[in-house]
Amino acid sequence: TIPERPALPLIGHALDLLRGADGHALLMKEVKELGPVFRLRAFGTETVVVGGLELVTELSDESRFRKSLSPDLIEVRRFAGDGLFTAFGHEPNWRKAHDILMPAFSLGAMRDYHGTMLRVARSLIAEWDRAAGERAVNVPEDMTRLTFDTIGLCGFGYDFQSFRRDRLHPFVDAMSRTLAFAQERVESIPGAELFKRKQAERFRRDVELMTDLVDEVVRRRRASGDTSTDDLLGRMLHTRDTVTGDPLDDVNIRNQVITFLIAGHETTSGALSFALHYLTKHPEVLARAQAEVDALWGDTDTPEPDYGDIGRLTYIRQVLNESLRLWPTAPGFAVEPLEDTVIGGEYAVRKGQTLTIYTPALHRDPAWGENVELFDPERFTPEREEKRSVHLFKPFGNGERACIGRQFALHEATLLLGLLTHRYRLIDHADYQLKIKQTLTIKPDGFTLELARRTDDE
Ligand code: MNH
Repeated sequence: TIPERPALPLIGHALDLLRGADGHALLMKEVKELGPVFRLRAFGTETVVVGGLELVTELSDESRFRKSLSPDLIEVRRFAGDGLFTAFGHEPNWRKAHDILMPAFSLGAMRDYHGTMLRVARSLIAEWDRAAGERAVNVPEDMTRLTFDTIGLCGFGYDFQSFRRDRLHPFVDAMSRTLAFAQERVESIPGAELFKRKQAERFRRDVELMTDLVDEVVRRRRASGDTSTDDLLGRMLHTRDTVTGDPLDDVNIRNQVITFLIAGHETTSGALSFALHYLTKHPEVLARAQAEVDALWGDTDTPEPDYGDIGRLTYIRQVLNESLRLWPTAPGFAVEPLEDTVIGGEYAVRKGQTLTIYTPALHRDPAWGENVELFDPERFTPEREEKRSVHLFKPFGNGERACIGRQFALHEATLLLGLLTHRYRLIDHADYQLKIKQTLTIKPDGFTLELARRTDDE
């Protein structure tokens, strides 16, 4: 049988504990002490948590396992419906939308997005130039401004103008609350929502705000008469599915737009924030990153990175990967067996049972070597990557349900980290101690930096 702690009366294993400040430390400790697989119960729900290389390798076999919608994702379906992220694999709209949207995420497509990504990066830099030497910047908030505006413009031709706002765009606030609410509902005692009428009402209004905005984005495109732009929205409105001959229906398009506005910015924003945190805490790593960008762009005040430069920023990419190893910002994904089966040669699992792959633990498997807690971008040199099992690193999930936006996120994040390390000294004015905030995805909570232009050195 699968190991588990004796359940506490009434509350089961307090899952809410796991979401708190020390939740991740606790989960990783459980993986270490109970083994790479254990059962976790909380109120009505139960999940099996998997954290070790061998089991993850087995669970990555798509002839035996497929994506499972964890209770969290079932809650998210209340506002993202059958959008790509929350669609069941057997829903016809998953394959249809996947086929229609895949070309928008090819490497070639990144060429088309590059200029827009650069433009948004420059609006962040304009803001940071004003802050340099004057005031601290809130890193996760500014990364969210950047990634939200980038997906808005690249995906939908819509400018959220986040850098012209004192506060984040209302969509982002509404989204954060609905994600937190979805997470809370899973964790609370069944029926507790009866006592949370206010939150339920807030939730309804937040969902309305998000759908209204999405409808406005779609309405504007339709009204423009533009049928040739082949961004995400253009493809959804005008491409017919090759199998059925039909385009996506309006309800599905709305679900996809909500899905991409959320999935397209939240995790990338977290990944950039963690990377900046580690760069700040590791001056020797920052120095190497700066050497890389200096070699490429010299000491020019306004570098003009072209598409090809992003592939040349190999060390920056290693920094990003190593950040995603320690803190994969979507900290896990779930699969289920297609049939009753045995995993790890000894644990019986049922068809359809949710098995959660907890990537922060996988990414600290002993197969990574010693000092798995140490931030070390050397782990991602091509030589070492070649020697390592592909199943040790899964920040983007697995198989056909893996992240469709991976290249998009990596291109955007590498470009920005390149530009920031080229331009600024990162000053850890508050001696920031990493604190994780989780609303389904994770971010470094309350991380601020002071900046100085590198040209003002010496
Ligand atoms: Mn993304 C699926 C992580 C950036 C759009 N993403 C996934 C999954 C993970 C993930 C993990 C698989 C979830 C599961 O199996 O249940 N995603 C990330 C991370 C980043 C990221 C860590 C940034 C770093 N994702 C992006 C971006 C976009 C995007 C950027 C869009 C532009 N992701 C998606 C979509 C899916 C997905 C859509 C669902 C794909 C599918 O199931 O067909």
